[in-house]
Amino acid sequence: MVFFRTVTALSRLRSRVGQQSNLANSVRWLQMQTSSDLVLSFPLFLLLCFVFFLVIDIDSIDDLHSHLKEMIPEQQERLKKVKSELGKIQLGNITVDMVIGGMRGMTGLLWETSLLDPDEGIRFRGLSIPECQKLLPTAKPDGEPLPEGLLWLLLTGKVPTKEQVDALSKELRDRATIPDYVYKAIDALPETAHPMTQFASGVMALQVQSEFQKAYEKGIHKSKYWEPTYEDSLNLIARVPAVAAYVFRRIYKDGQVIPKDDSLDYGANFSHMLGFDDPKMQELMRLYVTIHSDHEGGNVSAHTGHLVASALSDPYLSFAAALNGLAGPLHGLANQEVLLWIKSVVEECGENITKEQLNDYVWKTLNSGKVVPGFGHGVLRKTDPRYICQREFALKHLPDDPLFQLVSKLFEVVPPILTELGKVSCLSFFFEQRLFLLHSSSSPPPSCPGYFKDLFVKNPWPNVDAHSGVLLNHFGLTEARYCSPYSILYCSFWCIKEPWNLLSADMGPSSWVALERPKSVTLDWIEKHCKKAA
Ligand code: CMX
Repeated sequence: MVFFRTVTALSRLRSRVGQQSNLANSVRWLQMQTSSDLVLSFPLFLLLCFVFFLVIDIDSIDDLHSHLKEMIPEQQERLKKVKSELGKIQLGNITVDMVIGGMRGMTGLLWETSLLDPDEGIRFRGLSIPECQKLLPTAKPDGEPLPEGLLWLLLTGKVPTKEQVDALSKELRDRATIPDYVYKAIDALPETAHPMTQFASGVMALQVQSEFQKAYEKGIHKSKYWEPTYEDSLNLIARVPAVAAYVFRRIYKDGQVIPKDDSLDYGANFSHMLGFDDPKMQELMRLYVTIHSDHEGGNVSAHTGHLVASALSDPYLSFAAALNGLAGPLHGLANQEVLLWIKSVVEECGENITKEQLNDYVWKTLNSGKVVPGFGHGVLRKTDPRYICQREFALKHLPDDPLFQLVSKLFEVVPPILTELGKVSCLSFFFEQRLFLLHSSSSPPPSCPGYFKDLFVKNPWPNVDAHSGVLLNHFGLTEARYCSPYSILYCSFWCIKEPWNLLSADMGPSSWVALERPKSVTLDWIEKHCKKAA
């Protein structure tokens, strides 16, 4: 057994020599030895192999775990240095607006994996989406990035090789076994339960296997927390697509489970388990997973997961909490809302809707006191680059799709309307509304003509959710009733972003993420404080 493991390990080592420069010198000698010399002195070869087996942890050579093992102490030191040298430097002022207004613009979180620029959009470890599309390994030439590559990038800050990504794909497939009780926990819910409820229940059932919980109960030293957290995070990432696919197939496809295909990568396998084997759908899924993986730390779901993890709750618990935040219509569920809204437009006005009709429909939505789903953002102030790359995908693969064309028209119609809202004076608003009534048979505007006067939409441009539903719809994932699977798809990919933050949260004495406990105040306190300050 030892012999076979050693021979396998040696051949793995030899194949990795080219990729791992720091190991190259130490292994070169062994490479030479594994040639004809060793045939001559087989017992010596065996002895060497045995010694090698004993001193080298084979699994820690070029995999994600070994990279993190190297990185984490360095990052701990870096954090300590920042704390001691820069700890007292101010990062901004807190205003009453920020406290009342959902902490917008208040810098209050450390989030290593991505940074969101209001104008440029997201950068994953410094790389924009187009840069990721160019640099990350793909399944085929000029294809979309493999999400496993983004996972590697998020966790290590380095662009992986194709070999590293393929090995990670395999590792995730090997980890993707779902215990039966997870299906049973989901089955205990009525099929009519919202898919997010079913999904979060499945994730909670997965928690039974938490390595962190087991290790904690055994009294693991805090400096070692990151190891079981790593195991939980990778297991969670590996298993979540199968759970999401099960929920989808339970609700829409009579519960017929499609097992994973061990020849497929993460994104393609997810598409396969959902029941879609069109290579273009697999490409879409790779892109979809990649762009939904991380969006800074302050959004509702990311922040929720982070907050829960800061109490040292394991990755399953943190992820399940985040899912519940993501299930809200102003966040992940907007994905579903957009498709439902677009379908309602088509139902009412047909596919060949004119811009004028669309204009009326947008006003009708606003007048009924609803938001236009897929537009606006808490941080972004320009069109979301995640929208743009999906648009490029559509232009390449489905330019004639009627719903895509409708999405394109919305891009022209909605932003001017949202931009104008706050600028409309009472008088012009009044005329605007009369005009609206002349044009439209829809419900009348709200009684207060000043309603929109104070409404300043800070970002009138489309966000990621404005586009995703119609792409999936094109490839046959059309189910869009209230319990649409889109939000599940979105959530499944969310878990990719969390490991770094959880790993770093659990780095031991010099904790990366301290227990969150911001100060809250009452309105009375604010009034008194401001009076004193004036
Ligand atoms: N349609 C109508 N009104 C909108 C709007 C839209 N698309 N976007 C913003 N507004 C309104 C807000 O509701 C707010 O009104 P009130 O003052 O009455 O509360 C006002 O404009 C100012 O909002 P803001 O500062 O520009 O934006 P917020 O940071 O408060 O909200 C967001 C951001 C995303 C919740 C909001 O733009 C929205 O509701 N968009 C539609 C839903 C959506 O697409 N969500 C997905 C976002 C992506 C994600 O996080 O997943």
